[in-house]
Amino acid sequence: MNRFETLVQDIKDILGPSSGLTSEDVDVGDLTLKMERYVSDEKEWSKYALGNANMAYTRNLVDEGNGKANLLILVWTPGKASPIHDHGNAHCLMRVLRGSITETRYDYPDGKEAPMQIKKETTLKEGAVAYMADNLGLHQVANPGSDYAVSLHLYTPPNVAKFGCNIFSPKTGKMTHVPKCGNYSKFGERVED
Ligand code: 2CO
Ligand code: FE2
Repeated sequence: MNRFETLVQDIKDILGPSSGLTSEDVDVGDLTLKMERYVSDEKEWSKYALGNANMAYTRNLVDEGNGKANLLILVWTPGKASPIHDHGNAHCLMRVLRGSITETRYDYPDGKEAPMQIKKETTLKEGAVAYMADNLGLHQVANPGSDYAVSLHLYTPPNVAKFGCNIFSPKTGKMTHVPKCGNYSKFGERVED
C-alpha cells in the first residue's frame, strides 16, 4: 500500500468503532491527526483528481468508509468558488493536497432577506487541515489561484451524499435545498452521477 492508501485504510479503521449514524460518536481528533500526518505525493492520488474547467469544482469519490463516511478529492478550478452551503449535520474535515484554497464562513441567515455577512476568511495552504460543521455556520470554498487546487474531504456521517445539502444566496440569504451533491468520478472512474 502507498501512503495515500494507508491513510484511507487508517480513516476506515478509526471510523470502524463508530456507529456511523450520528456525528457524536466519531473521533474527530484522531481523524484530524491522520490527515495532518499524511505526506502528500501527487502520484498517489492523481488518479482521483479529475478536474473540469466548466465547473467550479468536481467531487471525486475515493472511499465510502465502511458506509460511515464519504472521502472525496475535490478539484478546484482556478478563480471559481462553491456556493455558500451547509453540511447536513456531518463533520467535514478537509486537507489541502495541492495549491491554496480560501474558506469564507458565514452565520446562518436569521430569516430576514439581507446580504449574508462574512464571519471569517481563512487561506488554507498546501498541507493545512480544516474542520467544519453546521454548528460553526456555513461556508464557501474558493480557489483564488491561477492553477487547479486539490483537497481531500472527509464527511461523516455521509449525510450530504444521501440527502443533499442546502445552498444560500449571498445577496438575500435565501436557502435552496440541493437534493443531490453528485460525484464527478467514483474510485477513479468518471461517472454521470
Ligand atoms: N462541502 C462541499 C461539498 O461537499 C465542498 S466545500 O468543503 O466542505 O461539495
Ligand atoms: Fe463544504
